[in-house]
Amino acid sequence: MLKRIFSTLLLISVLSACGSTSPTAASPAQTEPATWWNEAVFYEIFVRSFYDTDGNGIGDFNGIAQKLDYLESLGITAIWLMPIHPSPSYHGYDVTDYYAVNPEYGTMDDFKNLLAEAHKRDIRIIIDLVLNHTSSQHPWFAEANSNPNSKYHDYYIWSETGEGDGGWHQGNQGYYFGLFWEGMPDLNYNNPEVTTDMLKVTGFWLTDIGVDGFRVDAAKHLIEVDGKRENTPATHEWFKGFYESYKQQNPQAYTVGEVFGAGSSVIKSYTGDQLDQIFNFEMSNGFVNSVNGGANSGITSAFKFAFQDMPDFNYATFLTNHDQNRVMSVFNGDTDKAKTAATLLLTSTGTPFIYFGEEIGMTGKKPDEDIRLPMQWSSSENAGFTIGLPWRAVNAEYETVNVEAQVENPDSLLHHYQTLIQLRKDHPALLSGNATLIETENTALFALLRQTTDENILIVVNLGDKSISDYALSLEKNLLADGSLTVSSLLDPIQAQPLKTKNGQFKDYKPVDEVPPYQTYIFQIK
Ligand SMILES: [Ca+2]
Ligand SMILES: [Ca+2]
Repeated sequence: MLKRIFSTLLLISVLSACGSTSPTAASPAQTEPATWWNEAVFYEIFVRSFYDTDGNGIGDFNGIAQKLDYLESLGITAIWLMPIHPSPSYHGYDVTDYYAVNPEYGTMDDFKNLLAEAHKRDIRIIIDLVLNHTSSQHPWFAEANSNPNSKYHDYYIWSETGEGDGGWHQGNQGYYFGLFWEGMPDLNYNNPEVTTDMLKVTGFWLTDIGVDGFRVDAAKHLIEVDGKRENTPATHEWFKGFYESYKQQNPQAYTVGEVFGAGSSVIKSYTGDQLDQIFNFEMSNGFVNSVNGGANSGITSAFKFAFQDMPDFNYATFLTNHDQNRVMSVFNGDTDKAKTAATLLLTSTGTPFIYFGEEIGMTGKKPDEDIRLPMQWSSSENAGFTIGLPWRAVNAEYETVNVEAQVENPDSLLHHYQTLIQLRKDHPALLSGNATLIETENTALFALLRQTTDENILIVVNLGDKSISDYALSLEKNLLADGSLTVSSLLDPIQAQPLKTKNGQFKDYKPVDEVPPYQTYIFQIK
């Protein structure tokens, strides 16, 4: 049934695309392979908090456009914008109009200008797509709630009694389902008209406006079946049709799904024919916990799950996002830990996403507003974010923690991010190579071999605050040429011992006698 609905919808969307206006600006490098996201470095932006150009205390599209030079110098190649649509909330995850932009952020022309300016710099932009629910103030819901005979009544999910596992909220007649809260009524995707309407939305943004894809919010919650509210077969089926549809609208379009908590086995169930990538929470927790605990078990087990279920490493990675305490707060302000976690993120497999401000070590703990505070650009008033009154007070740390100060300091976290992003882009083995865990015989030491057919890179990371001399690296798979191989450091000017291999393997190798606390070595092996 679903399949037939989607094939009809596909035809409609292809036909309507023919008559639509051409995109604002061509996406960069249309001739590239259809998997540009595998070589991207993403940057997540909360528009309200990035940069305010008109003094109303709210970040705007023009503000992001003005800061594109900064983002280009950081080295990122793609941006995810958190919701940009009109919404009664400050965060925007309850949308009232999917075809418009939030007037607090600017006009549609401002947005198109941002998109064109980004594309000029070969930076792609994806936007948040909130499929699971609308705002309770969306006109569909207003009509559904006031008139049970309206066609929009069946756009939502209703119960006469509201009994069950929660999530039911009293409407004008009966109860409606809203998993997250009463202001976010869930859409009813068992109604094909809802699917038709939301596919029109994706077509509008991909074809008429020209965005490069979507971050799909709350993907696992789309369709409830018999009280099951996560990852149902109906949800997977729906995304298969969705995939066909948006790839028809734009074959280069990219989607990354938020399946909160997903590890490799769940990611596997969504990728290939439903969404292009899913955020790998297992890997991200591995990065953060391994650095915080000074032990490699977290990241090692995340990699083992990836080898088992996602051996092509086609997933998205991050340290923390807008729903979690900022990683610098998790590390209690320890810059060494922040640098080490960034190293793991930017030398590992998967497409890395950096949360705005992470690159300068902004702190922030829940409530949510405080993990989404204004960007700290300088030590001037309001962190240089606005000349007006910021929508929420900036973090008091801004006088020392800000972009301006870190640009001037070659040892800063910002420079560390810049260096590693550049290194990743310069070395195909880091960008998209295979990965193999290297035995270290010391739990505080993590080592990984990244490889393409032309390049071998060995990453060695001391996760702890103590120097390590008691260690030995071993590889028990035939993955290298035989002989005495040259090992050269790509970052620090240090001398490494040559690597003796036999049957493509090595045993008890020590490139250096001692690895200092939180030190990372990135070696090229030739
Ligand atoms: Ca503004
Ligand atoms: Ca739902």
